[in-house]
Amino acid sequence: MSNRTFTIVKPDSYRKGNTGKIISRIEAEGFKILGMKKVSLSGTQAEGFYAVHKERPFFGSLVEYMTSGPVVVIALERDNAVAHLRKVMGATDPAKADAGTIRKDFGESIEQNAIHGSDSDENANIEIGFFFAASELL
Ligand code: FUP
Repeated sequence: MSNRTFTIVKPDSYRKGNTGKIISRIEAEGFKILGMKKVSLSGTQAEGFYAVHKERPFFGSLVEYMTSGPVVVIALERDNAVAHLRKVMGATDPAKADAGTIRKDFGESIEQNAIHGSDSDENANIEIGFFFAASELL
């Protein structure tokens, strides 16, 4: 089991000034920040990041949303990192997410759902590599 995962504080969270609150929640869960940067995703980057969804009806709208403003990308470390972040993050649809989860408390809709969290160790490594050089993970 890997001890790394990856999150994106999505454009809705950044726009509403929730970035710090969300990072505080994550740190309070015992995650350490290995690497963090604020970026604006290009269309190509957003399409590549969500390539697994490219045949889904929501793909175009998702890419448009993810490129609608800055995001904060963060590589995180903790034991059981992937599963623990998924638990703290909550279900994809904030309306269905458990009370006290980040998506329940900060998400707007199934699309504008506050944060991303890797769904497997393999994807965590791919996603961290998408944004960070090894030398940027401290
Ligand atoms: P999750 O792993 O919880 O982020 O969920 P998915 O990998 O299934 O979906 C990735 C992103 O696609 C979600 F965060 C938001 C978006 N999405 C939609 O916009 N509409 C949907 O019906 C499902 C997902």
